[in-house]
Amino acid sequence: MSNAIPLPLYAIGLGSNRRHPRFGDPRAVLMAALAALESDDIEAVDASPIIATAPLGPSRRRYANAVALVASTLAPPEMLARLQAIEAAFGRRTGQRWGARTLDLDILLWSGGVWSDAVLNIPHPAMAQRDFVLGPLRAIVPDWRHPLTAHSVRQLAARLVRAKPVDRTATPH
Ligand code: PH2
Ligand code: MG
Ligand code: MG
Repeated sequence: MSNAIPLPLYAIGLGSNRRHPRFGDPRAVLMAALAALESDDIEAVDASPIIATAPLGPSRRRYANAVALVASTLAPPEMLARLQAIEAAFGRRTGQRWGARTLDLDILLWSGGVWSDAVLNIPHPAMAQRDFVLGPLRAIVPDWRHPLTAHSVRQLAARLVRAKPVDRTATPH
């Protein structure tokens, strides 16, 4: 009997919009971070392509974004602590919210469903509004359903595109 009990899965969002002195540009930072995620108790299952995205928020630098699918028995608080340790090892400084960062690792989805405490909410509360999350997520787990709305990732991505306001000033008359 193999794989009788599947390991819990996490979808992890990766973002960077700052060079790392050793790894290089944000794309290279994400490749190094994908490798750093793998450990004794975190197994890499899949990873999306790395995409370049326009910044949301005050930072003016473009981001590299990706999503990793990992299997792990770590509980959500332990996974969060691990991700924060990796961010720190990549030189992330705490400071301005949404400021330029070398590495941001966010828990997006967990196969255990919903988690909510003072410092961690799963699903990630903003994931359904962010195309730089939904695009890479759809590339690897299009059928994963958001546990609160029951929409699949594919549906969430399609809804976000439809919700975009039409820029009428750009329409030629
Ligand atoms: N992360 C943010 C704020 N803005 N914009 C893009 N394009 N990609 C990100 O990962 C991102 C952002 C806060 O975590
Ligand atoms: Mg983030
Ligand atoms: Mg974060």
